Amino acid sequence: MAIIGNTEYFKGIREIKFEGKESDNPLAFKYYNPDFVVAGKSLKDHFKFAVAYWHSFCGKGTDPFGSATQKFLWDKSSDPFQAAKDKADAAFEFITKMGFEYFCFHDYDLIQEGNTLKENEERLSYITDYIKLKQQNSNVKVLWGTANCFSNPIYMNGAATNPEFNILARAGAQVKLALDTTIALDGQNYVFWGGREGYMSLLNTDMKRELDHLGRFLTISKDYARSQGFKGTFFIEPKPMEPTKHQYDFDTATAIGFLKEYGLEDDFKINIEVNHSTLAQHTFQHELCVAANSGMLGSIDANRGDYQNGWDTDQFPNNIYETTEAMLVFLNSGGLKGGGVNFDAKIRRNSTDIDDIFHAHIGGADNFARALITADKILSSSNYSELFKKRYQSFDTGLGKDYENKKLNLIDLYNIANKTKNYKLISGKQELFENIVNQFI
Ligand code: XUL
Ligand code: CO
Repeated sequence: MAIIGNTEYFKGIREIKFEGKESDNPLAFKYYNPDFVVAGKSLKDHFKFAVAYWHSFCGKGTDPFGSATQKFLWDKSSDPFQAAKDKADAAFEFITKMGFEYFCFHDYDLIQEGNTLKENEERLSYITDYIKLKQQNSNVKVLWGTANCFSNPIYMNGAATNPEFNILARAGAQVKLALDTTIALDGQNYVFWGGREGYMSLLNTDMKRELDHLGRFLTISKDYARSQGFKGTFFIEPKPMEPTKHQYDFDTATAIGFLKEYGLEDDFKINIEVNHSTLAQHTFQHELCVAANSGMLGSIDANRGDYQNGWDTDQFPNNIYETTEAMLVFLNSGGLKGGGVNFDAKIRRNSTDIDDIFHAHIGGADNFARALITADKILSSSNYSELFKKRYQSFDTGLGKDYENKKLNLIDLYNIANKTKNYKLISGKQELFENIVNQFI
């Protein structure tokens, strides 16, 4: 077995370096200086940027109306073992040239799905050995692994929530193999995204029974991984819909409630995706805040949606204002617990040059870096935090403080209200807050 492939897939592109915002080199970072320290930590360590294997090395630009537009050199061999190695070579070359250290994968990104479970197991174990060798010769690590339990037609009614037991068992086998692969590659975390865990119609769905099955499925998956020595964190990745009409992990609050109901809150945290947040009618920062409130802000899938349509467009992040608002929450809550920032984003169907994937990731990394640096400046050198705190000053002393200290009951509130003559209207200063963000960008 060759240790490292000989083919250079991204010819003519050298390692991407930080050159600063005055640089006119499109293949350089303008804001992302990996070693730059913000709030006591390097940008590299804050973000742990990861490349999504599925979009960047498996995506071909297809859409429901047309076939592949992106024909990449690593996608040539008809031998599934050679094809998997070529893809791994391209992935490692790309990640290394980007100067990133992580990738995320589904089982069937690393290999093409075969006809039988046995065939999949053989292919996975073959590519795991190959990737392990490549890891020894590089800095490339696994941020998280996962199982694709949504593409195969057998999962049309769900995987862990399928009403047919044998299909649930098949999903279990798949998750076992994906966990084995993640553990063998020293993966830091493991994700469950329930693409088809939900329902199309309540007319034919026993929701309670399906949720119990899902709770049990996550419990036995976690128990198995722990028995194999996995020390990392499990993440639930919420999404309200698509492909299922209603997904059980609708949003962060729902997922946290579910985890607590099934006793999984000590092992699981949340992986928040920007476009999933907006699909759930929330902002990204709302979802970050809900997770952080419960100490469950685990990881981020970075991308963005499109304001003119309502589905999961998975575009690369570029909205500096919105990302800055999100980074305020990120910094205030002490960052991510175990995870990183995975670019779960795809270049557009008509982006067909070999350098497009570089521009996409450079833009995404620069967007997050610039937003974090800006948020840190807002927190350290403006009166933002003071204004924020001031809104709640009535709870800092006196009766407000007594209330927070659980010293007042409902009758106390009744008596206080009877004595109060005038109510102060205190401005929320929203426009001022918005201007502060803009001023520091
Ligand atoms: C789908 C999505 C997935 C998960 C992993 O919208 O985000 O790629 O991140 O299964
Ligand atoms: Co995702």
